Amino acid sequence: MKRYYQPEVETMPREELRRLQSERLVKQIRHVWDHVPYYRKKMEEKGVTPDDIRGVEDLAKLPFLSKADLREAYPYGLCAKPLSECVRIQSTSGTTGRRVVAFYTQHDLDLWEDCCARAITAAGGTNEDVCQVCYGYGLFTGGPGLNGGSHRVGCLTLPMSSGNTERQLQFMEDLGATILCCTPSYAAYLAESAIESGRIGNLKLKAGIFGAEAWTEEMRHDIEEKLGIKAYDIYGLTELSGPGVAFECEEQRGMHINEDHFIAEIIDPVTEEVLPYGEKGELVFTAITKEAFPMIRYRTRDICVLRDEPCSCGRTHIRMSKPMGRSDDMLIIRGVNVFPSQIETVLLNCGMPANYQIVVDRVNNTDTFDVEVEMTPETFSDTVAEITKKENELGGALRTMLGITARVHLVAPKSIARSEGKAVRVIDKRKLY
Ligand code: DLL
Repeated sequence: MKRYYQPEVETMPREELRRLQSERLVKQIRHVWDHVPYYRKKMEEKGVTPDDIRGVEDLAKLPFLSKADLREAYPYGLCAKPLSECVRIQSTSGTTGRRVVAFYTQHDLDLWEDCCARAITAAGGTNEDVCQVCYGYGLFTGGPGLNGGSHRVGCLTLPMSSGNTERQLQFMEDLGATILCCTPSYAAYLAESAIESGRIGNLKLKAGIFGAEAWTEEMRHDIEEKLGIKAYDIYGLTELSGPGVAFECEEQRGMHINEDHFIAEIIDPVTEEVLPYGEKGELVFTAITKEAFPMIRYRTRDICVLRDEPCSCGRTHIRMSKPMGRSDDMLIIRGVNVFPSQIETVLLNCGMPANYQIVVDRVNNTDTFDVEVEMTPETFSDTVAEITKKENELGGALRTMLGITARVHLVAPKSIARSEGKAVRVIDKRKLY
């Protein structure tokens, strides 16, 4: 069985890999300096020029890039290629400030698809496989990324996108899907539905590639057992292309980072000090091959651990642990990134005071998402029918903003508990980390 999609880089000796990274980093820094005034200004402020960057050892001289920079430079300010050379954008949901809009040249798409092809091959995928992709297609990177990777491997690709579980199961059965790509919570839901509908015995699945949200080892075992497959984790973010920044191999112990494209660092999120491998901190990436949307020392806000111990699969690229939390207030609900500030914006736009509480839980492997909103003394006196109407209006506005459905409950004024005078905005009951 083919074990690697690009064996020469996936198993490259580490000294050689570091040389390759250095070469690409030097070139990339020159590229952003020459083409992105925003980066040049940031580098000048830190007193560093491309001449100071001779290799990976000089990485720490460069300034960090954060979501705040993306917001400030929205939409074109960090694009390093003329738009005439860009062929695609992908994006996350959100308000103008929170939305990430990433640009791709054709070359960027090719490399991204290679990364996803590596993940599929590591999960045992070949041109004999039928790969069912039920990540969302469209602006979200999940569908397009895995779709491209699946084509490259030569799998028969089923571009299902998300939702319509009955149809998903029917195709899975009729076309004999062997690889399933979706969020882990949707995989668990599909498994339960397949059991309930009696289809489970007719499925040919052997592997699943699940990511975009946190999932535990318990959840992995549950999905593996129910679907009779091996479940592999995959990590990525829109800013860096999408899925395929890192992926699991057959060892299922951490995700190999595609280090020929992304240099990873772990920092203390408060002091910004670079930490050694093995220590827990915030993951920072430098994309060294991306042309249109380079990302230098980008702070992901994902908390995790990097390990450089050799892996029995033969890949030499270091591994990251599953993300263990975030250093900001972003929640991932049913695979969708949600910031409390987005909910605040919706409430204010709908004429409600922003006294609210988000309650997230995971019931039967599916995220529940409730938003409790305090009424004003005036609205409190409204009839039940009026309150229900307002709840529906808010629910609709939240769906438009976030792309997922929340249950909205209007509650009595001052009924949301305050601690030290400050309302607790998020109650996350899921035990994900
Ligand atoms: O979620 C890309 C993706 C699609 C990854 C499909 C894997 C599969 P964004 O919507 O930009 O991109 O969200 C990125 O999601 O910073 C993490 O916090 C979280 N995340 C992604 N993969 C994992 C994972 C896609 N395997 C944010 N485990 C990241 C835990 C993950 N969290």
